[in-house]
Amino acid sequence: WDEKEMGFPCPKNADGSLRLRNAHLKQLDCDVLYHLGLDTSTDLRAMFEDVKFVCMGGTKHRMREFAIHMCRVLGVEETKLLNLTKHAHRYAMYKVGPVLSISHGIGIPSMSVVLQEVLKLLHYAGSRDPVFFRIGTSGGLGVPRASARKIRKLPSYFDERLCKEVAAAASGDGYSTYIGGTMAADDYYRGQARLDGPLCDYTEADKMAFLRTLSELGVKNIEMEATAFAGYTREAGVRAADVCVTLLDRLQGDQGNTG
Ligand code: R2B
Ligand code: URA
Repeated sequence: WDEKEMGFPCPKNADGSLRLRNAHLKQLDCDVLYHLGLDTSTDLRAMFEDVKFVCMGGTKHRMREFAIHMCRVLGVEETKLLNLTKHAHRYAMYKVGPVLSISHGIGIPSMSVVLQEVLKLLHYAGSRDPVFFRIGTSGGLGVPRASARKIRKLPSYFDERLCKEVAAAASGDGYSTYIGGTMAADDYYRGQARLDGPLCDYTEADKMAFLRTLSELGVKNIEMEATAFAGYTREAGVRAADVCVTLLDRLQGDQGNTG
């Protein structure tokens, strides 16, 4: 894939490594990736050059479980699993072969801090053509709860081809997959038109009208990170997709996402 295919300037070196459009970085003797607990005095290339897939999701526990799953898939010993960012105490990051599994916490500020440090990490490591996924949870619109694995793209932001590749790879075994738009909110309650927050100055009819308008616009998914995740990965020239498990159908209610 190249600039023509992506439709925007692609800041990559000829070998596919990330160039990053920030000349100030070159002036740093040592760049501290503060929230990852790593810096460029370490041989990041030795540790991360072979990274091909970056998978990010909300909780530390879930991303550890995903890393264990990747160990089984790739035949890597689970005992070798280390939280590579444990010194910073903020997030969790596991490496299994070419796959990084990283937690990002809740919401755009938390996600974008770790995403930007991971982009720098892979830039310094010289990783070539890495692909980024957010594998998270969401409330669906007209999408049933639970075993539905939801695959979404933000048109013109996320990478359309990658989205289709992921959808084609879904086994469909016990769940359905959907491709659609996402609304990323900065709040879980009022910001997502819930009626069960501590404060509510709108009616159920207002809520349903809002959700139906979203649905008519092609939105299938409501979560809290997609816009920044798509924006930053696009600007850095990496292919990215947002792959969500729908916890509940918001057209049916506001709770029920405890599973
Ligand atoms: C989905 O679930 C979290 C909120 O419960 C948030 O990170 C998101 O996008
Ligand atoms: N995450 C959200 O942001 N909203 C939901 O409804 C479920 C998960």
